[in-house]
Amino acid sequence: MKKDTMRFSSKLIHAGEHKDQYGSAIVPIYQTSTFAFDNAEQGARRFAGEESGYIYTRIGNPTIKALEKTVASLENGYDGIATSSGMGAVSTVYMALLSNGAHIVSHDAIYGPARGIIETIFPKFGVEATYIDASKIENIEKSIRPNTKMIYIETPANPTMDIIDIRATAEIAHKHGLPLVVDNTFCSPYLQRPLDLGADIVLHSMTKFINGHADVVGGIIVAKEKSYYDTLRSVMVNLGFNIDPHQAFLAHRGLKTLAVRIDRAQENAIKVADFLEKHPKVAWVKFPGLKSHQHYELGKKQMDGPGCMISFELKGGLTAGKVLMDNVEFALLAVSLGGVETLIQHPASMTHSKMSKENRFKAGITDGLVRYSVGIENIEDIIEDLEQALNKI
Ligand code: LCS
Repeated sequence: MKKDTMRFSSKLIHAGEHKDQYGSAIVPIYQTSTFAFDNAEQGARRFAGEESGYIYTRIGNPTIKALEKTVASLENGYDGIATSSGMGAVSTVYMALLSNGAHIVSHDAIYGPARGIIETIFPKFGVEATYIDASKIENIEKSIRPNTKMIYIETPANPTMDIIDIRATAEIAHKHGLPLVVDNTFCSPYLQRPLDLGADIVLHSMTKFINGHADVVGGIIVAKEKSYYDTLRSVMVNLGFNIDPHQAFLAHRGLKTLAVRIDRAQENAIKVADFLEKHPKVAWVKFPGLKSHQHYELGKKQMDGPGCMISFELKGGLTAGKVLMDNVEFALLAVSLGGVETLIQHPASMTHSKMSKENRFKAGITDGLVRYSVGIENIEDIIEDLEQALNKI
């Protein structure tokens, strides 16, 4: 079968595969920093880009390339650029698209450090930012200035679960000649493919669903067009944001089970969200699969499923939330998400603690918001664990 006609689950197993001389079923770990040339002419040709082939692992490596090609195929993009972490991917995109005096428009609730570096590091390069509620589409166009260089969104957003209309945002971006960058970490390409909806660049923290086993830190960027790809790759290579071959191998291995992992975790998440919404001690639940989610219809339109991430607040606010977090015995009290294990964390004091209280509140990240990443364990165990912890409040 031709690889470009394969369906998603088959691509997870077969896209981007590398053929070696031994017929290895799995891409080997090319644990090497450098690659020997046959002769000086060949070395010169490779550096000049006149001959394909590997040079040095920061620039490229067969294990890393297999992972990049697989994710690019899943996202229907031109090619991928794997990075040392999700923040490595975010930083590569910022460094590639922002210049002195540039302005970025973004959603107010995104992963804390993705906003934090724009507000603390990039001002020294003269970069300005406007953070708005991008789920209200009219806010985006109003925020564009003559010096705006990109629109950057996460959907669903971490941790508010706001859903932003990718197609409508892309139309606005393109009307103004701007690229749209989408962080697709919360969905993975299994549930959402932003490039198909008009985005120009998609990125992931591979630490989450793509690897899925809480044993890798990595990131990846996929560009729709070669021109963005070339610019992004050059920034990644020269700033040294590369992933290492062993991490790439693990992420590639984890990726193979993405569909089955998400199917199971999502099935669990639907039941957990329903349980929480009906529980008398719960004030509100944000989960794209609940009809009460303010962007439920949009989520159904642009996502292939509601995902595995739930945010909620207890009626007793932060005090009650702390009792819950300290009493779950099964869910790990830990940051990160998208792994096979269920995790619970408190954004205001953990992942988003570096945001000012004012910005957090404006973005809807209340003090009592608890974030829950549903794993693939037995659903009865997950719910019994929540129930016994809620009973302690
Ligand atoms: N983008 C999103 C949406 C994220 O959730 C994260 C990390 C990143 C980018 C950065 O990826 P990293 O460098 O960690 O691979 N989110 C985390 C979270 O919510 N808890 O711990 C990390």
